[in-house]
Amino acid sequence: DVTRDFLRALPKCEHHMHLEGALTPAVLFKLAKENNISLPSDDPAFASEATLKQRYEQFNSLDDFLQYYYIGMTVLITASDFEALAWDYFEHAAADGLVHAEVFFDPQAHLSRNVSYETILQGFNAARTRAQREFGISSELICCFLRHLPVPECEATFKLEEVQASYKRGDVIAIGLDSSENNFPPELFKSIYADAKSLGLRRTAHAGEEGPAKYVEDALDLLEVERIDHGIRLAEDPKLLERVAKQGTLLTICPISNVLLQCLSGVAEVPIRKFLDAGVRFSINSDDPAYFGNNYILDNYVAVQEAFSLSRHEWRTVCENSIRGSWCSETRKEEML
Ligand code: ES4
Ligand code: ZN
Repeated sequence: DVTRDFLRALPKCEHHMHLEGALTPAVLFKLAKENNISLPSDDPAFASEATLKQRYEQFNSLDDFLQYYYIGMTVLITASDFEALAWDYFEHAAADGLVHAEVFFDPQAHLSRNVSYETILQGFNAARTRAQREFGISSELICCFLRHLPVPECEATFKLEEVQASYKRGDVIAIGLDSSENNFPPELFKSIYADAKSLGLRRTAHAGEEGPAKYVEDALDLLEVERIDHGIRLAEDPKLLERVAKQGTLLTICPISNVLLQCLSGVAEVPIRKFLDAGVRFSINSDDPAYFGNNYILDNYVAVQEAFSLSRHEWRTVCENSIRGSWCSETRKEEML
């Protein structure tokens, strides 16, 4: 008797969602036209919205997806483009019963195209303010670094004056690490994470999505992250799993993403039961909803329910852990509980 309506009514928090991943094919083509951005003419996937959607159904790896993700975001130019992108997400989130969102963005992918950091933040902040006012959804921004880029470039972005100012203002409360995982180990980013810690920023990193459990361990030990994004391959290392359970580190799980990027063969392969039995805390998230079958947070909750038939009590525990693992004020947590 755990229905979609029951899951919608739960006080849900999202911790793993890339705002650039909310760019639907419809908006992508609309903005390409408005902003005069040419899309690759040698890739038949870009022939139409329909062919692009079909291509999105055939990703065979994280890197295969990332190629489309980075091309897609080249249509984002003005603050109003970024605002529309985030607003599109918040509308879906509100319909799904989301109460709090901590969302990622990838400044390096925009700065490299001469879109300024202020433009990005202006757009996102406008949408966040409106989501708070109209939907009561609170939100925080997590600035992600692209691990496939040269480390000195990541460090330089972290240190940019306007980026540092956004930490100081509290517009950005945390850092993350995303993009291609294999061959880009956590240890490369020790210096950024040490600096972030001394600035009082919260810290998370993608680890154990395609990469090995060792990357989860290294993210904890070398980067001192407080959360792990994905972490599904933790299931392969019982000792590390036990440690994560004991520490109370929150994993931000993205079931539909893992299946569509072929990290796992089905939602039933997400180690949900293993995590619950071991006392590992996790939240359930959408990752890049517009690229992954237009599946937002509630679709991910429903997919987990279809595969695992959790009890109402277990669902309340998942949501309680998500609230407690959030990076909002204690007052806000009490409101959501
Ligand atoms: C991402 Cl699913 C995933 N993994 C790593 N980096 C990403 N950036 C956007 N989505
Ligand atoms: Zn992600």
